Amino acid sequence: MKEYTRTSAEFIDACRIYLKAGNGGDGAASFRREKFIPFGGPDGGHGGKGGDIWFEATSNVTTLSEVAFHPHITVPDASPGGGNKCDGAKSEDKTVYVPIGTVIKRDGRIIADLKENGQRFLAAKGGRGGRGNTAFKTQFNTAPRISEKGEPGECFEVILELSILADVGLIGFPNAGKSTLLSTVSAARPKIADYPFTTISPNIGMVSHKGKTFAMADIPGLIEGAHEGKGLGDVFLRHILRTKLLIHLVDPQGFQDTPPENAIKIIENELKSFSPILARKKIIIAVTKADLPEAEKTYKKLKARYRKRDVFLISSAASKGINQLLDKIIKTLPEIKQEDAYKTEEKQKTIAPEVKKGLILKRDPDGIMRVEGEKILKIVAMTNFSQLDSWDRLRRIFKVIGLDKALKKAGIAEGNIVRIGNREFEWSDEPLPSRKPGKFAYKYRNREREEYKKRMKE
Ligand SMILES: Nc1nc2c(ncn2[C@@H]2O[C@H](COP(=O)(O)OP(=O)(O)OP(=O)(O)O)[C@@H](O)[C@H]2O)c(=O)[nH]1
Ligand SMILES: [Mg+2]
Repeated sequence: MKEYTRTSAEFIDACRIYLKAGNGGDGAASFRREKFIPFGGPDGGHGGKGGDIWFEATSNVTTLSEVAFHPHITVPDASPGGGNKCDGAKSEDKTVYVPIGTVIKRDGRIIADLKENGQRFLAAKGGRGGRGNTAFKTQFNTAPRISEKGEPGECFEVILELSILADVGLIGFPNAGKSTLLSTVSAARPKIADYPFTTISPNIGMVSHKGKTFAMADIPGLIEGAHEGKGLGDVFLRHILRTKLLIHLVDPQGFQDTPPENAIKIIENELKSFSPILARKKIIIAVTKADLPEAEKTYKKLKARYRKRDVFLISSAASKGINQLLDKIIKTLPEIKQEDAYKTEEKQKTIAPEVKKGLILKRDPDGIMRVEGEKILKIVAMTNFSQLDSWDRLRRIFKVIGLDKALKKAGIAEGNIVRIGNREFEWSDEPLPSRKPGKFAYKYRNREREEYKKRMKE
């Protein structure tokens, strides 16, 4: 679980959260009863719509800590319908505020990438309200005792990952002077000290140079084996995935036993192990601490070794070479086309089409037949089993959508159990009771058949 470790008390850049959108309200089955109005007819109202869960990117928050400490996001259920054609109230939508640059993943797929302030994404849909018995009134059944239950709201788990948006990323061994450079060129004030791993979470600053502005990010230092979790590991590399350009800062004093000229290879290997996107990024080399005597020698060595690349010599303390480096950055940035680090996949793709529309028959480990399919699960969940007529209607639906046929084909026998969602049904081959005798019975069923066939096709 390397990815989801908390990185510091204030800065959390990845978390897992649970979403449960509001259930729709139940529809009502009631009849108009008024003095002097005999046979008042059905007047049951519909249930309200369950609230949705939205994500919104905002510049007001910079970490996911608020969300991570309250990982269960639930929306209350909508109110049920009532008599006298009163529809239930909908429940309020909920918005989760996340920092700009938050990527939302469901089942390992990216479903949203919120890159702009105010960008919103509908993550979990609330259920629709169940219909009251007014909706089931037909020419042939003028007093239906049928009402639907509310549709359940969507319920699933998502992983949020923050990947900050910056144009330029600073990389290098610990203590190389990354934070010092960021603090000299921008208004950011990261912690700076003479020991490795001073920076433990990414910092971002806006740099203005010759009328051009760009964002620069400073991440914790890398060491050899960071991709295996050494030092602070490579988890922070995610934050430079969206940069256009990297500046590799090299300390002329080297880092511990590693001489400065070996730094380039080691760090670039770490980038490669993390992601091919990082391996393809343009990197400018800058030897830091030019005020120290050994800097000149290191600079010459690197310049000779990497002849085709840009090598700079800078000093944040003595303000040397900084302007040349910034000139190079603003000249290079417009030439680079940013690679899309996070490709959003359609949310619908998470559910296979056959599961969505049709019926799938499976056997549970205990040998009992189970029926799966998004639509059929919804129909069962919305059936009010306390009403005999609803129960009859469900049996007709099963027949119309071909469940009866499919079960017979699979070899079901009298008295066998069939599971659908969290309900169990006993199979019987007895014909459905004909509720309306005479020629109307046929017409009546036919109408229903067409209606459900149409709805199943949607
Ligand atoms: N002489 C000199 N010292 C510098 C210069 N830039 C940074 N330093 C010093 O180098 C040390 C480390 O600087 P930081 O900016 O904290 O280094 P860092 O790369 O951010 O280090 P980590 O956050 O630990 O990865 C500090 O003591 C700085 O004062 C420079 O241009 N000249
Ligand atoms: Mg630092």
